[in-house]
Amino acid sequence: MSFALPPLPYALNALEPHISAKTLEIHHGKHHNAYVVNLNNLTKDTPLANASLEEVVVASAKDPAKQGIFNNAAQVWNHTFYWHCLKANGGGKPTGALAAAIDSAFGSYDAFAEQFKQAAVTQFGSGWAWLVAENGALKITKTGNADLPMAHGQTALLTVDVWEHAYYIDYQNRRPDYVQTFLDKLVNWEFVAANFAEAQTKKAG
Ligand code: MN3
Repeated sequence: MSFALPPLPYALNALEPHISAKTLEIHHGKHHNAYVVNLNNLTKDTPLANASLEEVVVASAKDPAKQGIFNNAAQVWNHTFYWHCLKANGGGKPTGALAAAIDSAFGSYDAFAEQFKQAAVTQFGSGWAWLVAENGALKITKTGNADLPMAHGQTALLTVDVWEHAYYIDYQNRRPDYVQTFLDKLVNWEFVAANFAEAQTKKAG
């Protein structure tokens, strides 16, 4: 058994003009793939080689001796999750139960968007901004480098990658423009709603 690079859920040019095929080619084919290759090398011939990706993330999260394994496993998970957070003709406001939950937690979609953008823009250096569910409540968080909600008892609902490799070809240093475009044109709210519904089920169960 080894960990595999999942294919992108759309064509390389599907997110143009907002995220270029060149960015996706390098981000998925080089960066995401490198995390998979590193993870396989680091877990080869260890008990973790046959664990699920989530099991590897959780097992390595609190173990300083497994920092390298955690970094690569979490980055494999984060990127696979991030690809599904994006779609062509996405973005704008969510609908249904998720929209109601966002209104309830943040006051309005606009207030949510402002806080999410603030988290993404103020993450110093490499990392991620998230919408998460924690004990049934929606929250906006940010994490550095490979860190992720799973390591903090939270369920990820939505993320944006704010490592420079995610936006530098298309936006150079303009991270706020990338995040605004992510919110306005790219968010796959159906995926987020499915994650939200699953988190509600888990909470109820
Ligand atoms: Mn990335």
